[in-house]
Amino acid sequence: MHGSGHIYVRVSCVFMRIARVWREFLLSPFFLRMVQFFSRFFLAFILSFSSKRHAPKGSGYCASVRTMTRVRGLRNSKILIGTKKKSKTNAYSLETTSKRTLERKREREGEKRKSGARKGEQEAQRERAITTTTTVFSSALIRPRGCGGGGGGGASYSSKSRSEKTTGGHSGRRKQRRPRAKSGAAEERYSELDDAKMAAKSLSRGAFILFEGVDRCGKTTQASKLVDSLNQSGITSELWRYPDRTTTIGKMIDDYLQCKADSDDASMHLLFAANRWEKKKLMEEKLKAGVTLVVDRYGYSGVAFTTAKRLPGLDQQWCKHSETGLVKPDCLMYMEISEEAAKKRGGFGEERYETTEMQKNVREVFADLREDWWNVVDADRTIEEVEKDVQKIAKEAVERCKKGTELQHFKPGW
Ligand code: NYM
Ligand code: MG
Repeated sequence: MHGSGHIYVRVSCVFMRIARVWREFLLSPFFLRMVQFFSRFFLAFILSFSSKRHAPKGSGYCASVRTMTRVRGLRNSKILIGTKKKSKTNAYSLETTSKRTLERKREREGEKRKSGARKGEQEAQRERAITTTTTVFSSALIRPRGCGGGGGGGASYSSKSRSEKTTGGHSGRRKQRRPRAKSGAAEERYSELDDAKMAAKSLSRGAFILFEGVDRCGKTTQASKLVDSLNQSGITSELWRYPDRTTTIGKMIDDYLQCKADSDDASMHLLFAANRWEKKKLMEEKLKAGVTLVVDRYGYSGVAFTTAKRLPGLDQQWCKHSETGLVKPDCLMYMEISEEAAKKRGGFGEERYETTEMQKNVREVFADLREDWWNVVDADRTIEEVEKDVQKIAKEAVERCKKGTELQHFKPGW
């Protein structure tokens, strides 16, 4: 009995000690703060689920609900409980002391305001565009002439001269700007037709007219006659010849043709091509600037003369390769002359390739190269007869390019 009584005493002593520690813990300020914290947190948590509709905008209630809703999502948001405020509507407000949270909130609100303003601007722009289009289409599609001062630029914006009148002549800056559409002011309107015309105008350029054929076919005569007549009729044009013997490469070619120097056939072919490549940029610039180029021989001669040598490896495909990427002519006039007519025009000169055998082969290769879009001109006739045809074909090409077409280039394999 004595033993069991001793055990009871010891157990009760342990319990007493535990109860004392527990009491101390419950009465400790730490525990009280914990209780305070969790009860407020719990209250706010419940409030965050309740409808916001019942609280007026801007009230502490809404703020606290929003804060708590965010708190649920924010792991490191620090909340200090103890500031229980009563708002006008008796709603509870919880204040977060987390500066970062407040800053983020302000940032987000600022961004919202900014994007709202941007949206407003875009909306206004869209509305302006719609108004412009509607007014343009409801009014005459073609701007009334006469108000812009007339002149040669009928298809272009006549607003230039108008703006000069109104602004006192800042034409340099004004030129790049598109005229602003103002409903009610017919002079200030522009139409889509004008846009289309402007786009076409930007592609407007000079024509690349090419003459090809065997030696003594009369292409040099016709090319220079054509340039003269085009220039006389106000079409700026230049006569180009290949090979261009004035360049360094051209001088090497000249030596070769005049049999002053000998060289490998493949490298000569590439030199002829290089002579074209070295002028490609200038050619594009001239054409884009509206200059019509009348060219005496080009890549077709390059392919025809090298292939005509009938050398292994130097076939048509190989010869075409070095021309790929060069500007393609807009109009090709192949001067077709019979062997008899060519013979009547006098013997060949001293230059390389000027042999009956070579010319026969060249003629065959040209026949092989011929495409549907080529203009085959009967060169057996008199100069005047040929000239008539040549001018008609050339003027059509000039008109086509003036209206606006993109520059073409030789594609791989052509
Ligand atoms: N020739 C011309 C070529 O062999 N390859 C070329 O690429 C070119 C453009 O030059 N007989 C040849 C053909 C002619 C020679 O031409 C000189 P022209 O048009 O006779 O001056
Ligand atoms: Mg010649």
